[in-house]
Amino acid sequence: MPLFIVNHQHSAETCPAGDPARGVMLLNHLSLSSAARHGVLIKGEAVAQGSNSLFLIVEAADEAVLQAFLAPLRQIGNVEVTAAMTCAAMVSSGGDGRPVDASPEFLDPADACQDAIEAGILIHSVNPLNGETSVPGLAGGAVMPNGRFYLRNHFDIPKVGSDSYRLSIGGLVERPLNLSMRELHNLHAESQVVTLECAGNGRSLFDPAVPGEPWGLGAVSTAEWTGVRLTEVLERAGLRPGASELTFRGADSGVVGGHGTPVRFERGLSLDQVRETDALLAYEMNGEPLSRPHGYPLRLIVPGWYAVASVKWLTEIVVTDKPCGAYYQAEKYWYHWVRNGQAERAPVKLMNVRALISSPDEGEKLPRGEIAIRGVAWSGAGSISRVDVSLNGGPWRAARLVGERRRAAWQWWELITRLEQTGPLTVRARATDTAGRTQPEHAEWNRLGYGNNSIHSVTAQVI
Ligand SMILES: Nc1nc2c(c(=O)[nH]1)N[C@H]1C(S)=C(S)[C@@H](COP(=O)(O)O)O[C@H]1N2
Ligand SMILES: [Mo]
Repeated sequence: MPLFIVNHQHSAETCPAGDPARGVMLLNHLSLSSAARHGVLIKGEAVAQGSNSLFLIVEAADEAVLQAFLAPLRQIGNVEVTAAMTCAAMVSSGGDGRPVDASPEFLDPADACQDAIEAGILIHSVNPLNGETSVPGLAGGAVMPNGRFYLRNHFDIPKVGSDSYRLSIGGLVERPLNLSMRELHNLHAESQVVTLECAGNGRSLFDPAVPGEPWGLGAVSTAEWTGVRLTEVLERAGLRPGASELTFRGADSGVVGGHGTPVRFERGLSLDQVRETDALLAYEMNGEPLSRPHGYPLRLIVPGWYAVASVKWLTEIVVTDKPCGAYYQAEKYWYHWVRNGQAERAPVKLMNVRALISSPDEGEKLPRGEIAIRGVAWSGAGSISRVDVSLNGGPWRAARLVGERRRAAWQWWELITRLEQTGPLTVRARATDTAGRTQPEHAEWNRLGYGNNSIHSVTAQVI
């Protein structure tokens, strides 16, 4: 809805506040519920001290609706209405204040960004919408509220219709399929709690700096995903001889460096990888239909893999005998190292083992006495077997693992300890997984900044 700023001024003599009955009448008229009855949503209100001047920030279908609501104010003074926009809309317009074309095919970037800001997401870019969650906000429940789940998009967020939607499965199959959402819902439903982490999480901590989204540590979140096992759908389609690879195609596309024509967001997996990971075609996130930014109406979830594999707005699966050669498979999401003077590379696959400290927060003031140090830990290669914590460079102490152990979801951990001395307290946490992997002091630098699982360190103050 359009946004407006209202400025109402009156003289000291006509000020209704001095007259209890009129003052109260106006208060009631300007209340949220009364405004809503007039079709006006009040987002904020304040009276400037000492100037008989009232400001309102409101939403209304159009200015006429708003003017009708403001009639009582016009009787006692002056009313000025200015068309306005949110800061998110201003930033998404590139600063010229002209709203971005609200195309019916894409989510309005300013609205999507505003929702993310209101949920507490730290925005990295508006269009495409990228934002991370706060590390202290990771802890709380087994999963996270959907609104606080980090957002990573390469292109505009497509508005895929649910009635017209079909998932097509073609290529080397016996029976090409075109499944509606209703048909997918009629198949056996499975739920899995799965942690998604962007391969670039922690990128901004690499030194020297690398290009790409400057993620802090909050490009990771956990949800319970519900949908249909990918293998079940593949069995229905029936694989033809030679079938060994799959390409997953998202509905989104855009222009990328070095390519003249727009590319689709596409990723591949081998059939073995699909079976090993128990990949899911998910339509629900924490019991709610997927939101548009997270892939409505259907996304792939590949447990254990960096989240680039979990293609959103999935519309097509193509079965082939050759690995997927798409841009985001072949040109991006590779580790590029220089080892002993030799260039080496490897594709980004499983998430590295990693622990994050959610409490205390960086710079937090802690009273002396007993405290709980808490956080989460996860790995793509297995479940977490231990988390060790070191205080002020002291010996590693085993933290307690809390809650269920799940294969591809993060594990909570905590260490209860006593703080006797005041001053800085540096907490470090290091996870080890059941595959025997643990975290390096400093993750190996790579050109595109993927897989940074350096040991997390937080410094608080004991007072
Ligand atoms: N279709 C499509 N799928 C996608 C992406 C995308 O840009 N388009 N981004 C990928 C990347 S890099 C990540 S980290 C995750 C982010 O998922 P989220 O936004 O639900 O957190 O989606 C993956 N799937
Ligand atoms: Mo990502």
